[in-house]
Amino acid sequence: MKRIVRLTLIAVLCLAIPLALFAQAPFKIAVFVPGVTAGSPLYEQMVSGTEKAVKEFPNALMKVIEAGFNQGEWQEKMTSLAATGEYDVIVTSNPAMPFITAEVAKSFPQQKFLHLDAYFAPGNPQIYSMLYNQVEQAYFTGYLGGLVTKSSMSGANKELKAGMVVAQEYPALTKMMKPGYEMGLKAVDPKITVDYRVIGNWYDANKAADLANSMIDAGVDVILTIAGGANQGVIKAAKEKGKYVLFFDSNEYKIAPGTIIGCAVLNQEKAAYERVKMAIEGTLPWGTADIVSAKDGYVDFADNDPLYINNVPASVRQKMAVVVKKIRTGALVLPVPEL
Ligand code: RBF
Repeated sequence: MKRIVRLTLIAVLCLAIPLALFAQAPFKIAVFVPGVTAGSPLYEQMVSGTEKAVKEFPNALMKVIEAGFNQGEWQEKMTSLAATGEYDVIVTSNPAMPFITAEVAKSFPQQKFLHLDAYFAPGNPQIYSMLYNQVEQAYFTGYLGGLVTKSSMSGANKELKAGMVVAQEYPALTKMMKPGYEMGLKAVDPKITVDYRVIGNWYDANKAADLANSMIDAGVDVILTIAGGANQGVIKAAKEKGKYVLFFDSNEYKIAPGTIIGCAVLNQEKAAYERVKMAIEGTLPWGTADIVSAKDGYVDFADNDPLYINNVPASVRQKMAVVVKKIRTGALVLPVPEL
């Protein structure tokens, strides 16, 4: 008799638990990509990290909305998305987005916005933001760039000139990335100069290649590129002329082994996974802002990839390892400025 009761109980639970899960109202997430996903390292990571979190919850659903490169249309597109009232959370990424969502939030007080790669001052219960220490990220590339331009690597010349190609100027770039890169270069040798060029958009690989070629012709042998889809132009130019590229945000040595000789990464996939999971579980601290650094595991230099180890001389890697360790452990502090 006891056995029958126990079996019945198990049978009821087996039915009830999945039913209860499916009966839960769906938790809907919209991922708003301000640009296009393909070719933009941080957007790719935002989408994959969100997907990973959503897969863990049977009641969670996600939709990706690409807003395209016309930045003038983003606010209208974000407004339309919030106006549907369909999504529990809108996830987005890039430092300009809080300016847009803070406005949209006023008209839709139920809508929550989860920002990656952005800072929004704490206090608005509709908004969470997470900013990376990109001074550290850029310092990694600057230090390696300095070692490379001074090295006897086949593509390095006698001139102490490093390059930086960017898509567009914005506070995170001019206050964190550019100074971080310059600090890293100057820490190797204060005589190193930076040839800095702005493309004007995130997609024009031909213009990026033209800029890179003219820099290389002027004596630059290593270039940091922060330009989304336009990065491809810088890589192409450097590859054709036997020069070097420093890559930002994702580990992408495989795109051009031996040309891309350093990747300073952000673990945005992990950030998206963790934060979206918390949002679904109801534990994300809305109204707060996190600032994370290498010590927290979100900013790093990809030094354990065979394509780094095999293409960069040991003498360079050894010097780089000292600085990487200092930043990872927090022994070298590179503060985030006010943006
Ligand atoms: N990064 C990309 O990879 N692709 C983009 O289309 C892109 N668009 C951006 C638009 C704006 C207005 C801003 C402020 C940043 C954009 N970013 C883009 C840059 C990205 O957020 C980040 O700053 C860089 O990738 C460096 O980590």
